[in-house]
Amino acid sequence: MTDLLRALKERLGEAGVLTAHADTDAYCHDWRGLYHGRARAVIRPADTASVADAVRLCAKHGAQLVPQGGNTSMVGGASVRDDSSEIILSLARMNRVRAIDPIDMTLSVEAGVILKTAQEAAAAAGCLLPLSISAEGSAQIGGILATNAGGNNTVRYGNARELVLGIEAVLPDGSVLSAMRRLRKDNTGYSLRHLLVGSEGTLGIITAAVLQLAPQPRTIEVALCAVPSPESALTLFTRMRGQDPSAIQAFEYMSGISMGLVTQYIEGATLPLERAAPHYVLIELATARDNANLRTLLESVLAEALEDGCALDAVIAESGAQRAALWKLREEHSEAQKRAGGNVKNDVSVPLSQVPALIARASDACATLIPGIRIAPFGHLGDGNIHFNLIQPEAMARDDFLAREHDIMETVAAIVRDLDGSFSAEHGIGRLKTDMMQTWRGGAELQSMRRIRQAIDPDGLFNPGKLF
Ligand code: FAD
Ligand code: 2HG
Ligand code: ZN
Repeated sequence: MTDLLRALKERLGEAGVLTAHADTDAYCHDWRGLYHGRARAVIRPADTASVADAVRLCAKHGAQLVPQGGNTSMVGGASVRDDSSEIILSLARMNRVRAIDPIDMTLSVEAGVILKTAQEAAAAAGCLLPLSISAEGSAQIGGILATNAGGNNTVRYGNARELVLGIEAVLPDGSVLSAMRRLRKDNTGYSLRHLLVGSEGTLGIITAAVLQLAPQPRTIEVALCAVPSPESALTLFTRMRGQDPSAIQAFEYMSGISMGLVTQYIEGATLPLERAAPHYVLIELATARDNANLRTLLESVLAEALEDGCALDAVIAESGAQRAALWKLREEHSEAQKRAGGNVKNDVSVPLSQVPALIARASDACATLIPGIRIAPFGHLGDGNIHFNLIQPEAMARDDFLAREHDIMETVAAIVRDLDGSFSAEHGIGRLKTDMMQTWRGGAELQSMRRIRQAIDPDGLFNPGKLF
């Protein structure tokens, strides 16, 4: 055993340092199955002081660290190389809810708290943590902040960034940046918390955060609506927004092909409509107001849409169980697509008005590029964020399809660029998109980011090979 591992074991205890391949292997493969590495060790500190000491020890020995939360990154953000040189720092043991305040509407949590646990803690105090993603049963607060995750409620409450009031993080020299303030107003220099949010583990290891909560909704209405086209989906959104923008809790789009994969591959997922449609939207309206009559609002917008052809069919949930069943039809797209074969993902955003053009143009271009490709977009329509995902043709070998990943991503990217969009709306850059970062964010933008990285982590100890 090396001096470093011995010193880490002395500081973190046996349970805090895993070195056997059987113990570390599970941390070395990403959710998508794109990256398979080998770590020198996995360290699992249980508190902030231990993280700081471990970072200092690693810095002293020049060892590079990869922070890891729930390991649900879609871009290989928490993956390690396969040369057994990097050490994974897992936050999983830092899983305490430190405080919750229903008057301040704040939740203070350690970074390893799983999102679902944080949501439940907020609900138990009569509040809502307005951040919801399909990976919420595994993703951790630290990972979510490090990627500035979006998700299903961004349309109303913003990205993870908008919810962070305070942060605590260990910097590459082992110092602790302690800014766990729970203030709505605090103009005291650079907003370092916002620098850490979205930094993908390259500037600091987030150890805790203060999150802004919202009032818990008293009324929730969920509808699934079949629509003839992305244009109709957008019209439905703008009509709903025109009636009551503050009621829209989620407005999600799903292509017919992707929905077909959900009903084919996911046990218990059935479409509660008479027939399959080319496109769907899932609408959630919610309010903390009593007697808000959201049902009337939803019914009137849907009735108008059914009458003028903007909608083909619709169903409104009548119970909590039915709401969950409709949400299952949205939440399982990633899993269903994974089961259907090789996937290429394009987590892109465009101005809302351009969503129909994006879907039409990218569908045509991909169908021309690889005949038989399954075009399976879905995503957060209300934010202009479409996961323009492609599944291998049934008759094509998985590896042959994945060998075309670069061509496919470039094809979609060219259209997104033309529509003034972004090549990564919410999943970040990680390891997968570093080359796109060069082309899309070159010049002063990338140069400034490199300077910040150089100033804070001059030896490149944190998450090497990611983001840049
Ligand atoms: P990890 O995957 O472990 O890490 C992600 C990045 O953050 C890595 O760069 C890692 O080094 C870094 N990191 C992790 N913890 C820390 C820390 N404490 N301090 C500093 N850096 C850290 N994303 C969305 O935005 N919206 C969605 O709707 C969404 N849905 C998803 C659905 C599924 C089924 C899956 C598998 C993923 C989804 N994601 C989504 C992607 C993913 O970004 C989020 O799940 C989440 O942000 C990652 O959290 P994690 O704890 O798993 O982080
Ligand atoms: C979602 O919106 C996630 O469900 C995952 O961001 C998207 O699988 C994907 O491409
Ligand atoms: Zn998403």
